[in-house]
Amino acid sequence: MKNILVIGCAGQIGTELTLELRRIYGNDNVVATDLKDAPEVIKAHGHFETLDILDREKMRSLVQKYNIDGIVNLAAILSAVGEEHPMLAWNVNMNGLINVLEVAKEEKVETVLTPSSIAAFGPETPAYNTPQETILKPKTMYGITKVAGELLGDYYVQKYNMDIRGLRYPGIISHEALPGGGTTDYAVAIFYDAIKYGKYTSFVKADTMLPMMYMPDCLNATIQLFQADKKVLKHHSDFNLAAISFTVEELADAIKKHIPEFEIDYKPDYRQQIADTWPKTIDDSAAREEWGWKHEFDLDMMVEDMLKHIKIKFDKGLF
Ligand code: NAD
Ligand code: AKB
Repeated sequence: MKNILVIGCAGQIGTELTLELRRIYGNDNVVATDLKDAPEVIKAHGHFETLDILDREKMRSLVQKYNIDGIVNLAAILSAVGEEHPMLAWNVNMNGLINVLEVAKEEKVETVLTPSSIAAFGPETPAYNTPQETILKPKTMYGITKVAGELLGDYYVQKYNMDIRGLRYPGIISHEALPGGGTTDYAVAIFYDAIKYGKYTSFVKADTMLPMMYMPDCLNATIQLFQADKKVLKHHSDFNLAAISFTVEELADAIKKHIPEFEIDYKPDYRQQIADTWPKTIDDSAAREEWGWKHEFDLDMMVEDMLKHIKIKFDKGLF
């Protein structure tokens, strides 16, 4: 891979993945783009271009200008915002992805990575140890776009012999950029409120369990799949991916080990219904077998590291 285009670089994952890709491939070889402005750290050390994923001709011109041979597509409308604006979610997630795939086909881009999500699953899916091959009947517009996106990716692999890759991320927990409007956002917000107020009101119930992953594991998984030898991949756009699963109560208890006075209460809203349709634990053996995936962070390690970094942000007056 020589030159990579990141679309949606200013979001929760893009902010950190762009920097990690630049560390590996060089600052000048990773072109960061987003509809909105990007953090200074991204703009200061490499190319940044404003790009609406719905603007296919501008995307094509950037691919040509920077001689792009890899695209990482992170632009999306997530589950909670997607339920408030279903047509926006359809437009950005589907028509945006079609633009990426068509530009990649016509400009002969070598590899495209475009993530899916546990939102691809639904209430009919087995909730525990969710298999790689299973029922995909999501109830959110976001989930519908993720299933269709997986199918489209695999279609371009079969029909055009392209190299399209994707993983079904669990909820991602991180301290650098805030999450962009998903159902799993409580697992980040809880840390900020624990440090700032010593209490948190959760928008899902205490016993809600979802699959989650700490950002360093997410970065490793993404880059490992991006770099995997195409010949070893039996799956393409839909790898199950897992690290840790816990209930909100278990997360609160892990935080209390560091902040004993921390309190939590529960006021479930519409996001509870979304969470109730998603699995609790995931079987990611295909990812482990095909490209050697292995997570590092368990619940306690993640909580300790999150609290450390968010405390630093708080002490600097950053929130
Ligand atoms: P995010 O919402 O934090 O960031 C998305 C970025 O896309 C934002 O910077 C936004 O400005 C940009 N964007 C929105 N509309 C755009 C448009 N029209 N053109 C260009 N850019 C646009 O999302 P994220 O959490 O970083 O997610 C990245 C990818 O990972 C998405 O495909 C998402 O579905 C997937 N994913 C994320 C999680 C998670 O927990 N963060 C979990 C599962 C899957
Ligand atoms: C969301 O909650 O929408 C995302 C996801 C799991 O896809 N974090």
